[in-house]
Formats: sequence, structure tokens, C-alpha cells
Amino acid sequence: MPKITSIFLFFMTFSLSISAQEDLLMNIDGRNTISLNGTWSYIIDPYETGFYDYRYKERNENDREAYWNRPVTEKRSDRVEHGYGDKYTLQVPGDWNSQEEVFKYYEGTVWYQREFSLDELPEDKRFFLHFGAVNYEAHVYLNGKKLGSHKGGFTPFNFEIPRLLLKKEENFLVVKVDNKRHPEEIPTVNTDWWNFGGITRDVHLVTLPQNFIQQYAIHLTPGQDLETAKKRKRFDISGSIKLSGPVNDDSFVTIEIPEVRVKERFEVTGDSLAFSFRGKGIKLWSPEDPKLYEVIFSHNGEPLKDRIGFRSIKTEGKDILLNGEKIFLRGISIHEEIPQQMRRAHSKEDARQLFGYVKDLNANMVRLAHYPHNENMTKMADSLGILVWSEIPVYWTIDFENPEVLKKAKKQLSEMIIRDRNRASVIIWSVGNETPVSPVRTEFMKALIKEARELDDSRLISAALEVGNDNGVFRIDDPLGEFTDIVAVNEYLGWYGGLPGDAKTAKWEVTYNKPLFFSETGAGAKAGYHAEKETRWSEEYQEWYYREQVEMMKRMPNNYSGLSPWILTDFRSPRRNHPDFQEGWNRKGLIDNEGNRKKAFFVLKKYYEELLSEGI
Ligand code: GCB
Repeated sequence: MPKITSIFLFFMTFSLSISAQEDLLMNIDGRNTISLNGTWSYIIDPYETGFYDYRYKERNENDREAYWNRPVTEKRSDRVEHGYGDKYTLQVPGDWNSQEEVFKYYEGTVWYQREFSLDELPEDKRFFLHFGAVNYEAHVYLNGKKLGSHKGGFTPFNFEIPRLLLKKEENFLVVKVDNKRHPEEIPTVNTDWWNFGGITRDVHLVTLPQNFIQQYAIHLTPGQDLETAKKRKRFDISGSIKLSGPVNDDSFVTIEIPEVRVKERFEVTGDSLAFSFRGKGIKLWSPEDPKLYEVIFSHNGEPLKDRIGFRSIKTEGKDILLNGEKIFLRGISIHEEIPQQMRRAHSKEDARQLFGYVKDLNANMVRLAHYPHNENMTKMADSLGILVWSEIPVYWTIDFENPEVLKKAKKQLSEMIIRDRNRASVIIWSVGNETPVSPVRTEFMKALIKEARELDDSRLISAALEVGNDNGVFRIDDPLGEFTDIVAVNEYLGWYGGLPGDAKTAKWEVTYNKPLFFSETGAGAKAGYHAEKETRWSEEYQEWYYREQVEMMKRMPNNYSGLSPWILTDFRSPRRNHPDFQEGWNRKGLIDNEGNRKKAFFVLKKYYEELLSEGI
């Protein structure tokens, strides 16, 4: 091929790959991958010198001082003012804040760089770079070319690598990561958690055939007569498959569940398929028996395996029904943090630690606040039988007027749902937390709810709302409650206003005939600080708060369906600056930053134990 044509083709493929960013790959564990985790070099770049020239113009692609380019000097007189090396390194996955003192409070740009080689570079394959999450904005460059960029700190993304760009040896990979907060981003500038920056989750090179299964969703068909299905042990199963591109005639996808001898073959036209079939002998997934089946999707002889549980979740009037039976959510809220090491959680080991605490509490549910947590959490929840509330960081006062912000929220929502809609544990998608009531905000949130339902009609939708206190009467009448399946509220009676004892006389009124869930309640305590119960920050105060709350919960109207108090462990927050009790920690944890259980932990544990023994 003459040189000119190959260059032309190269740019064609390149521009195509940029527009294909939306094509998220899911089930990375089931694909053919090479891990790019490990030690990366970095440059800390608060002025963004690697990105802008001295006139503050974006550098052009071949600029030697662009930090995406390999710094080379050919002659002794050549000048280069940047470089990567062994002296400055960070571990991936991981936030940067916990890895080097210089990063503790850093918010800005850091360039990550590593090289990789491949054992083989088959002509008939396609290659993608997949990131579990980068907080917040990532620009990805390979061998001096930009593959694309992504915003959103807690959701996955991928870029295709144009074939001609990839080499067998010395691939020079650079990621510009920027965690600066902005008013028009999600979350916005104001939160109550640490803005951990960096490549916080796994990085993979994924090798795929020319046409492959990009995404799939599979679940019990909503709306079927579950009682009859359970009696007959024959369930309607349905879902969809999206291929990476349109197929020629006579193309098939097969779905197998070997344990129950399901093998279904579906013809595909175009690039997608909606399917349904009967599954005989399937045992439903539940917290008591979190049964998972190996499910194999195959296209062109390429199998893609997953472990999937089948269950139904819906509401009926004031109740939440799991597999047709009323369920009470004994929950706890969690941030994605390992407090002992002041870092973001990311690994299986981390998930094991957090779920160890959850199990010890006798909880059956977690609210993964306030953003989608890493995939190890939802996968482990699947195998442990823990129910999950998963949320996007539409938190407090984001810019509801701005249509661009709505687009960003929808994008994060869809990335969360596409990644996790085959996790039986996930029963609730939450579209936000404590957003201030106004018509524009309600329209914004309604648009998110609509989007969530379009992407997944097999789960419940919620949002954590606020509640007003009218002389001891707590009225839940936020107009958003009309559109969610569960009315969830955050409530802090006795911490933000009043004393814990005020819970004794509090009255609750809910405008909606829907399940009521307490998505937060909590009080701060410094572990090891003991005093009379009226003394703020003492373990006794927090214990008192929990005792009163539990008693109040027991008196709740009959639509009360569960709670996820705030919060499992103390967590880092720059808003929390009391010099003795906080020192940069939100102290509402039931467990402190060294893993010690505070007195209140045992109050909640006992309540959950009682509920359990009553079969609730
Ligand atoms: C809330 C927020 C949560 C905060 C918590 C607190 O209502 O939803 O993100 O951390 O209160 O501790 O004040």
C-alpha cells in the first residue's frame, strides 16, 4: 500500500475511535486482557505546562514539550524540560493522595506514564484500553496520539487503539489526570468527602475479535406471574445484547446456563438483539441463598462468561418485594474508603474488609454512597447475598439549570447501569442525594429517572431526599417522591438540630403511598472519648442517638421498609475541622479509622439481630 494511503487510513480509524467512546465494554473480567496495573511514573503539573504552551494554547500533537510525547534528546544541545523516570512513581490502581505526602491535599493535574509490550499483535484483533475509573478528568495518549478523554470520577470508560498505532514493543502510554473541582461538574465543588485523585481503579488492555459482544443485560422478565413461576420452577428470562457493530446475515448469539441445561440460540440482525426464553429449574437469588449461575454468551464462537443471579425486585404499595416476598432492608451506608490507610478502596481485599464489618453488623444491605463504587464491591455483594443501593454523585447543589450538566449526569448514570445491571445484588439505582427542592431540580431529576428506567426496567429507582421539621412533625413531601419507587430520606434529628431525646416525640408523615427508607441517620463520636451521654463527640452521645433512633424507627408508620444509617466507618472530609474531635475526619462512623467499633455499633447490631430473629 502506498504510504500516503496508509496514513490516510490511519487518521480515518483514529477519528472513528474518538467518536466510539460511548461504546462501553462491560464484564472486563470475562474478556481477554492484559493488566496495566502496577508502577507508573508521574509528573505533578499544577500549571498544566505539559498541556498548554506559554501562551496558554493547547500544545500541538508533536510538540516535544507536550507531556504525552516521549522526551528525547538527539544532540547534547537539545533542550527538554520534562521526563518520566523511576524517581517519581505511583501505584495503579490507587489514589495519589495516600501515596506521597506531596499529594495529600493536591487537586490538579498529574501525568501518569508507563510502557508496555505485547507478546503478539494478531492482525485480526481489535485492541482497547479500559479504565475502571479515573478521578476526575482523563486524557489518554498512546505513542504520542490522543485516544480520547473522559470525565466522571467513578465510572468506567474505554478507547479503541487504532491498529497502526499499536506496536509490539515500547508502547508509550500517558494519562493526564485532573481532579480539580468545578461548579459545572458532577459532583460539583461542594461535597463532604475527600477528593481522592488519580487512576483509582484497574487499567486493562483488552483484545477482542472484529465483531464482539459489547454489552448484555439478562434478568427475570419483570411483570411475570412470579407465584406460578416459583411453583413450576419455570421463569421467564429476558434481556438484550449489543454487538460492537452490525453483522452479516446468518449470525447467531447463544446463551447457555449449563447448570440448568439452558442453551438458546438467537439470530441477530443489525447490531443488537432482544431475547427471551424460559429457564427451568432456576433457584432464585436471595440474601439467604445468593445462588449464582455461570451464564455463557457466545458470538462467532467467542464465549463471554459471567456469574449471574436471578431475582425479582419491585414495590407493591408500601412494601418492597424481593422474589415476591416482603423484605426489610437492614442497611448501612459506606464510602469507598479504607480509613486505616486514608485511601480509596479498590481491591477484592478491600471489599472483603468492608463487607466483613457489614456482616458483623447483621446487615443485609449497603448503600454505596455517593457514587458508584468499584466492581469488586458489587460482585462480592452478589456472592455474599448483600443487597445494594448504587448512586451517582448528583449531590447537593449541582448546576441544575445547565443542560450540559444534565448530559454529564446521564452519562455517569448510564455508565453505572451498563456496568452493573447484571448484578443481582443491586436492587436500587439512586439518582442523587439531598438535592435542594425547586422546579428545575425536580425536572432534572425526573429526566434522570426516565433515563434509568429506559436503561433498566428491572430495578427500583430512588434518591435520598431531605425532610422538613415542622415543630416536631417530619413531613416527607418533596415533589420528587412522586417519581421514585422508594421514598428515601436523610434525617439527623438530635445531631443537626435538637438532642437525641427529641426523637421520642417526633411524628412522621409521608405524602406518598410508597415504601419509606431512611437512607441516612447518624451522629459523630470520637472513638475512645467517653463522657456523660449529653456530651457531644463522646461515644455515649452517639450511642444515645442510636438508641433513640431505633426506638423511633420501631414506631414508624407501616410503610417503613428499612434504613442505612450514616455510616460504617469514619471517613476523610476537608469539611470537618474540629481540632480535637475531627482533624479532617467525618466522625459519624460506627467504626473508627483504626477499625475499633464504637458503642453505637452494638446498638445497631442488636437492633438488626432482633429484626433477624423476628424473621424480618
Ligand atoms: C448528609 C450527606 C452526607 C454527609 C452527612 C453528614 O446528609 O448526605 O454526605 O456526610 O450528611 O455527615 O453531615
